[in-house]
Amino acid sequence: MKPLTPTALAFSLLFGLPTVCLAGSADVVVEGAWARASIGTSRPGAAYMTLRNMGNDPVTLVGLATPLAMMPDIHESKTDANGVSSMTPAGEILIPPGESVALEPGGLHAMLMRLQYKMVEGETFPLTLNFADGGTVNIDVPILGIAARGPEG
Ligand SMILES: [Cu+2]
Repeated sequence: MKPLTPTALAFSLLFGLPTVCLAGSADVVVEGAWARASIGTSRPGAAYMTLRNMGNDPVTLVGLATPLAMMPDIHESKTDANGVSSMTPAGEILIPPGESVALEPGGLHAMLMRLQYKMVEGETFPLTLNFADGGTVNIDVPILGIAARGPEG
């Protein structure tokens, strides 16, 4: 890499180096994906997993797609000082190089709104993770029991 002139350095600090940010989704590994069975289709489902960035570049999860739900989105649950929990769209999720982000009950989760069919224990459904570099990661999410708390439970 050739040395940057002070002007070029200031420019790159100001606007970032796009070549550094536009890669990396191929290095994302998804571990421990699971979801709970649903009673029907009237209430949204949720899926959980750990996303690990094994690469040298930051990656940003920007969205989800699945034939199971017409409106999948990344949500974050929070509990306030009064013990009232609520959830909001989490927006984009940045995963720094070498780090992981957990989607788990009570925190970040893949919200599966407008279910197109019932989530049946023992089955799986396909989920596509879309990243800011245009890359995708496709996984099959195992559906556990209706009271499951995780892949081991
Ligand atoms: Cu949610």
